[in-house]
Amino acid sequence: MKIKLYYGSGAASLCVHWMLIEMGIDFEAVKIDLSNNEQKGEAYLKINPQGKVPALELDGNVYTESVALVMLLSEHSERLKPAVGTDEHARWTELLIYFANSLLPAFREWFYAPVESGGNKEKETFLKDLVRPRIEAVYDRIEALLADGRTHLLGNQLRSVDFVGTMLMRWSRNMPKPATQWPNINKYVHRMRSMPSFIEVYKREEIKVKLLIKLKMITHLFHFKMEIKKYDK
Ligand SMILES: N[C@@H](CCC(=O)N[C@@H](CS)C(=O)NCC(=O)O)C(=O)O
Repeated sequence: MKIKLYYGSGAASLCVHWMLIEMGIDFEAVKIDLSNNEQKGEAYLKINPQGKVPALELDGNVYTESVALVMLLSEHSERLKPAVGTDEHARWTELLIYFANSLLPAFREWFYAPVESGGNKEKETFLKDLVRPRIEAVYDRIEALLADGRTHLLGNQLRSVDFVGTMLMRWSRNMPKPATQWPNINKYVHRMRSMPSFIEVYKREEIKVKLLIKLKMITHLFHFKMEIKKYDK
């Protein structure tokens, strides 16, 4: 199967890109520069007339909608998708549809509030105040789901819904109350972010790691070198 992913750095395409890397299959990734509005350019509109990322080309056919693409790719992974007919499969479908119906549109409203309000700060605040409780209500539900100590959203095994969930937690990082302020979500997100495929997708999408994390890494490295020196003596 010939696979081509059109993605924007850190955009809704991240969960698909990450999943493709985790699956370890061959695919081509084409970056669409959202900061330059390339998604609305003539060339990309021929691929996806909606002018949005992600778009996934499978053997010449183009499909869109991040959650649908994750579901589609899941058909090719026994590891990342629960067996059909099981309770876990029903929960997997339920959670993916829930994310698609709740957080995805809510975040769009949050991020596009400055544009929708036409530069009117009061209107922007009004729009954001409307949508913020809807986003936080989803985190309450996910926090409760993780309260039984499970390592992943559906239990103790990584499933494709985890790529969508983690991506949607990440989008709240600059909100007044980021998802990581929910204790169970915080542990979960750290677990997901330590995956080699996550580190790889960040590298490929050239997403800048926060200065704090960089500083932590430098400090660790420094201590590590000190340890080696001590050991050498
Ligand atoms: N429901 C779609 C949303 C896609 C979407 O809104 N993508 C954003 C990036 S996160 C985009 O391409 N925005 C560019 C634009 O609207 O011009 C999905 O989940 O794939």
